[in-house]
Amino acid sequence: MTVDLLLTHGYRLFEDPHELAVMKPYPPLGILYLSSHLKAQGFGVEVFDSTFADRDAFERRLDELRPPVVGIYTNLMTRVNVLHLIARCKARGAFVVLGGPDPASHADRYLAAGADAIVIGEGEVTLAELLSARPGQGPADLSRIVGLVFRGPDGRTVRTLPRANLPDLDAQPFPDREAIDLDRYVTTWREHHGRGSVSLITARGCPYTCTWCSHAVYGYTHRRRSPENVADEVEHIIERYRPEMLWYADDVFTIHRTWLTRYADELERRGIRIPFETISREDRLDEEIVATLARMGAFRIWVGAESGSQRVLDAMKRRTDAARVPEVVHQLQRAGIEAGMFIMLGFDGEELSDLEETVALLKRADPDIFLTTVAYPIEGTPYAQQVADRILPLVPWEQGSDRDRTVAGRHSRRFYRHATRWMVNDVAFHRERTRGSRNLKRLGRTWLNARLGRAGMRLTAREVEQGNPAPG
Ligand code: B12
Ligand code: SF4
Repeated sequence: MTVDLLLTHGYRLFEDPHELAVMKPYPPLGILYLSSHLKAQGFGVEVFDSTFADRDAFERRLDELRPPVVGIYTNLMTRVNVLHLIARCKARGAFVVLGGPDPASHADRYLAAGADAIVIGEGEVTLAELLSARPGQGPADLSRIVGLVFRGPDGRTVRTLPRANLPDLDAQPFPDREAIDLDRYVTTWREHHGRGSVSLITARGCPYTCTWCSHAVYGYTHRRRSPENVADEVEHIIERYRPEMLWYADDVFTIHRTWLTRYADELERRGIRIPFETISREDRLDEEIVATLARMGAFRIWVGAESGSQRVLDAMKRRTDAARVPEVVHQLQRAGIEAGMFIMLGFDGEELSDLEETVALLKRADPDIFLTTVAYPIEGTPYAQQVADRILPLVPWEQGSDRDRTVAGRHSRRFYRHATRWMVNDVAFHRERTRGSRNLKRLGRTWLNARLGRAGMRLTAREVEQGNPAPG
């Protein structure tokens, strides 16, 4: 079959020290959805999965296939690699189209770097129309295709009208996992964590308004698949890949109470109960939902708690109640489900007292695990707009990502390193003590690290991010 399109994503696990320590890889589902949709329409599609590949493997595949069009999924983490791939593809005369959240918010930059077109929003129908226009095989009229950004003949950026979302997600084929070596992911999980895992999504888009979160692809819309359709996919995954667990990669898995109950019933009816992990929010968890999650086999639920300070949560437009988080965490733990918490430090306007409230919240909630991030302004988000005149790029745009940006006037990165050290160790020390631990080494280490972190915070309290807020 002739290849009309080569899809790839540019993420390489072996170059990501963080992921090498964690070893919990998943493939990007977006391009697998595109592949199955386009194949069903009769297009010749290949997927080059870069996750386990070395630097030169993509070029070798490019030379073998010589595709007229290359489509690249791009998020903020993969920007540098994708820029490199664009150049390689252009050197071979391919038409390069980008999709995913990062190019949607940095369209001009990616076009200047050589991309021919950027798809905004869902890619299925837009890509099908683009391929039908046969770019890469002569001049194509892109102006009739909605959901695109490209350079017109005069060199100016053209943005066509927005593309409507797919009306019925059940009508979409399942992601084309056969196009990649999914078994390698499952085996990697099994080798490092004792059980193999496969990811899937039950919905697209999140209607919540957390100001630091990117809505570049789905806006504030939300669409769900039917419980039966998702259960069919789960049945297929279990039969084909035999994983020991699933990861529902939804934004907020428990967002719809009735749907969740119907889905749990459907799984039960089919005799499926497989351990899984997923993400939720305080306001989308209660005794009944937790019982449903436990019935389905949940072993860990992540709660996006973010801050212990209601003032900060309100500033984030998070629409959650900090005071209720411990209750929710304890409900999960009573149901035999591990509770994880996400915490964000350094949001605009956060004071020392807010950080103290977060530490106090963590002590009260006592989750099984928590992960911290220092806020960074993702382009296109309300948070990035709010601090736009204070954004400091730490590296030139093409050498990093939106994570390599900080905000002038807020505490220094050193301060947040100390604050994180204090937070993690103070909470760990509290945990050991309240559990009556006699592990003196651990007690001593966490106590000392908490003190050192706090001392570091005092020493760096007056250090603020400084620099020229000009775009990188
Ligand atoms: C699952 C997930 C993860 C997982 C797994 C990633 C993976 N390999 O799948 C994990 C936990 C590892 C993860 C980590 C991170 N993530 Co993440 N993640 C997600 C999440 C929740 C779902 C992704 C997904 O499967 N979506 C479903 C598919 C169907 O949608 P899609 O990918 O957008 O694809 C559609 C369109 O974008 C388009 N499209 C996609 N590719 C292409 C390609 C072409 C050529 C075209 C034309 C169109 C097109 O068509 C697709 C189908 O309609 C998204 C949020 C979201 N809802 O999308 C965040 C999201 C992608 N993650 C995000 C971030 C910030 C991160 C981290 C940087 C977080 C961190 N602090 O470490 C890391 C980076 C990791 C990395 N290595 O890249 C941001 C990215 C923002 C940005 N501007 O780039 C998002 C959007 C969350 C958010 N709302 O802010 N993530
Ligand atoms: S952080 Fe989570 S709940 Fe908030 S808008 Fe983003 S996906 Fe939705």
